[in-house]
Amino acid sequence: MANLHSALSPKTPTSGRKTNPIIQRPSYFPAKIARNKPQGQAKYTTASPGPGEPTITSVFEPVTGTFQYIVADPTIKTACIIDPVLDYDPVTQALTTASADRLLDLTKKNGYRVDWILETHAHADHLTAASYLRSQLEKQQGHQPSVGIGKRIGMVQERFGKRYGVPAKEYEGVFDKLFDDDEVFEIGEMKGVAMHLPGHTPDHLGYRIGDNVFCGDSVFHVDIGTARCDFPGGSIPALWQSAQRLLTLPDNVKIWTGHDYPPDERSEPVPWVSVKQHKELNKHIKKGIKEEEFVAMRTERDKALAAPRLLHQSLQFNIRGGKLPEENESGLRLMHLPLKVGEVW
Ligand SMILES: N[C@@H](CCC(=O)N[C@@H](CS)C(=O)NCC(=O)O)C(=O)O
Ligand SMILES: [Fe+2]
Repeated sequence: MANLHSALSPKTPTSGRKTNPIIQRPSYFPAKIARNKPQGQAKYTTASPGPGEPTITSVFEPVTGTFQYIVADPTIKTACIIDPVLDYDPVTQALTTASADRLLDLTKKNGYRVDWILETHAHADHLTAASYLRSQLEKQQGHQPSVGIGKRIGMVQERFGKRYGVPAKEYEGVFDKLFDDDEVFEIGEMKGVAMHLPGHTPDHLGYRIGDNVFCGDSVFHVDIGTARCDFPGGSIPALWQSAQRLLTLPDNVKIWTGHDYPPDERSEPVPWVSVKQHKELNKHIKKGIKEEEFVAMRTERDKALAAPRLLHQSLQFNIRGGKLPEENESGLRLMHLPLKVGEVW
């Protein structure tokens, strides 16, 4: 935990990257992807739905290892988009929209009407395209989708708003819908259920739609296990409980993950794993692993992880729901970056 907390602390200097050989090339970073280099277009696959099930298009954004989803009713073609990414280059500060435009193209090509843009949490590793997509979709389909997130986002906004000096007026009211725990909502004729799955962050939600849960950053692929819990408000025991909640779902339910960081032995990112497979194979939560072991394992892992590359920019941007910082008197839109200063200062 020390790493991330020091990266977020205004006082403590940190190198951000440790010299520990385990994390010199962190295993969570896609093995064949170099930092800061866009890797061409996102890949997508569409799963054909069973009866009564949604059509799911998973679109992998390789620079941040994020899975974005388009979930649609195959008959009446209403849809939601989950966790869309805005491209951002921390060297030039350029915000670009190739990944989000790909989602727009897919919705257009399939004739979907997007009613919702759903965030599983305020991401700390990439910028959200929610606000951009809401305005583009309004133009594309003549109707504005609602941006939804968990009801506890207010405390996350306040915490990071204060830390980064984001004026409250830039984050208040930026989300259209704050979901209550277990709230049921409609995506056309489909039902979605907002499941509170805390641990990675306190506000974190999963969305159940048919026999699918879009679990964001709670459980990852079986060879990675689970998400880190060292963000402020994160909790390893809470993540354990959230994982147990997912494992009590029927065996056939598909758990669609928020990220994948394929290790060297695996060439492709994998969007979903069934509940049954998690119970048999997930290295952190499979049958036989006890809570104490999980807590010990997760604690060790979190200590070894460096802060996400886009931590500060992501948090400042995402508590605004993906809206741009307002222009200052010089016409500039600014974000704050804490300096890392050593003892010499
Ligand atoms: N290398 C990534 C790190 C991303 C990261 O920390 N991912 C979080 C989810 S937002 C996580 O849970 N990682 C778990 C792990 O790496 O084991 C970056 O710099 O952005
Ligand atoms: Fe995350």
